[in-house]
This record gives sequence, structure tokens and C-alpha cells, in this order.
Amino acid sequence: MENHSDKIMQLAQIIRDSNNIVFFGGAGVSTESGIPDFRSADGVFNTTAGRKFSPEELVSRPCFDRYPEEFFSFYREKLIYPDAKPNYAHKFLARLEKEGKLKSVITQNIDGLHQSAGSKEVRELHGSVLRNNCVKCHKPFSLDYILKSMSIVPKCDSCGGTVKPDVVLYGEPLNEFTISQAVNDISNADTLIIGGTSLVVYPAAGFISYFRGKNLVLINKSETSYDRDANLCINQAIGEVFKEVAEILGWQ
Ligand code: CNA
Repeated sequence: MENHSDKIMQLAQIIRDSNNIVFFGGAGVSTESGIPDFRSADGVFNTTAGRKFSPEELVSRPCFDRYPEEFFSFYREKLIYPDAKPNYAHKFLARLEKEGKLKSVITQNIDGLHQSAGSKEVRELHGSVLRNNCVKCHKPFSLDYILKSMSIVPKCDSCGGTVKPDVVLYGEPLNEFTISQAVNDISNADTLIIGGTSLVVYPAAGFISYFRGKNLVLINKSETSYDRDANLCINQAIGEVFKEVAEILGWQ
């Protein structure tokens, strides 16, 4: 069995040899920035006892439509982290793109931290808390507008409609253009690095089946059902892994 430093060396070599890397990630990429994921022991889904609805129900479109107060109370408490900063994983991926090695980041995250770290090609499969629109007149609003709104349910200052975060809720379809970009990027990649995702949320997780390249790398704290399909699987915090790889690559 390979030991940890062999795996880190192997990942560094894969990165040296690749010119069309795609990264596919999830909530685990942002836990080192202080944003809890959904499914870890201390994740959002395990710390919401006492509410009338389950977390899956709360982040669903029917809940947004029928029980907006419950939706926004959960959303404000558990899904918005305006003070979070990019961590080493975000920064490493931005550097990989700058070096011309990485084609894009495909993320299930809604926190905008890849862009804050400097990544340009980011496919946000589940949208972003930074964008918000009135459901009636479609006027756009900033996250700040939501945070400063006097009522729990934010209302449009032009027409009074509810302002909805541009976040894909359970029961809503993904944006078709973003899907086609993601599928196209994955289909053409020579290396796919998957990190910080339990790979249980569909259709997003299904996109990785389009990968036809050489190296499938998985970096996740806990095991996933895809571990056996990977050429290289590292069960460790992704920021730490990338820090060790950066040292081998001679990056500051
Ligand atoms: P998930 O199902 O909560 O899985 C997260 C995975 O990451 C788990 O398997 C953890 O073991 C693993 N993990 C946690 N921390 C680390 C770390 N530092 N390094 C490596 N692995 C780690 O989350 P998914 O992304 O798979 O599920 C998709 C949902 C979660 C999407 O709809 C997201 O919108 C949603 N989400 C997003 C955020 C965010 O934007 N930061 C936060 C919480 C949930």
C-alpha cells in the first residue's frame, strides 16, 4: 500500500504532466474557510435539530414558495458566510489556472470563494449567494441587500416581490448553459481532480462520468462510493494536501 508522501509525490507528478486539468468540488473545499459542509458530523444537516422541517426540505423550492420565513431563517443562519475568506485550496486552484494547467473549476458551492481567490473559469452548478433577483420583476440585488433587509423575507424595493437567491434549490433544475460547459470541460480534460464532495447530490455528481482522460484523482476527508474508480485517492483535508503538493512543485 502506498504511503501518504508517495501519494503527494504522485499528485505533484500528475500535475506536472497535465495541461488540461479540471477540478470538480463541493462543500469540503470551503470547510477550511470556516463554512460547514452539509454531510460531515459537524455539518449543517447534523446540527439542525428542533426545526419543523428537515434541512433538505428547508433548502427546497416548495419551502421557498410556501414557507418563505422558514426558508430565509435557515438560509440566513446556515448558508450565508459574508466574512469567509478563500483558503489554501481555493488559492492553489487559482494558481493552477494562472499557470495554464487548469481549464476550469466546476463547483457545487454557492459561496463565491473560488472567484475571490482569483479563479476566472468557474462553473457554479448550484448558483451563488452573491446574486439575487426579484421573483416578479427580476431586478438584481447584492448579498448586502439581503443581509441588510429589515424583514426576514427580503422584498424588492421596486415592486415588493420576494428577492430570491440565485441558488439552485432541491426541486429546481440546474442552469443548462452551466451544465453544458461543465460536461464539455470534463469530457476534454486529461486530469480530473475531485475534492471535498460526498458525491451524493445529483445531477451534479453524475457529470464526472463524462471523464475520458488519464488521471482521476479524489481528495476527500471521508470515503466516497467513487474511491475505487480513482487512480489516486487521498483521504485528507484538501487545503493540507495542496500545500504539500505546492511545496514539491516549488511554489511559494
Ligand atoms: P457534502 O455532501 O456536505 O460533502 C462534503 C464532503 O467534503 C464530505 O464527504 C466531507 O468528508 C468532505 N470534506 C469536508 N471537509 C473537507 C476538507 N477540508 N478536505 C477534503 N474533504 C473535506 O457537500 P457536497 O458539496 O458534496 O454536496 C453538495 C451540496 C452542498 C451543494 O448543493 C452545495 O451547494 C452545498 N453546500 C455548499 C456550501 C458552500 O458553498 N461552501 C456549504 C455547504 C453546503
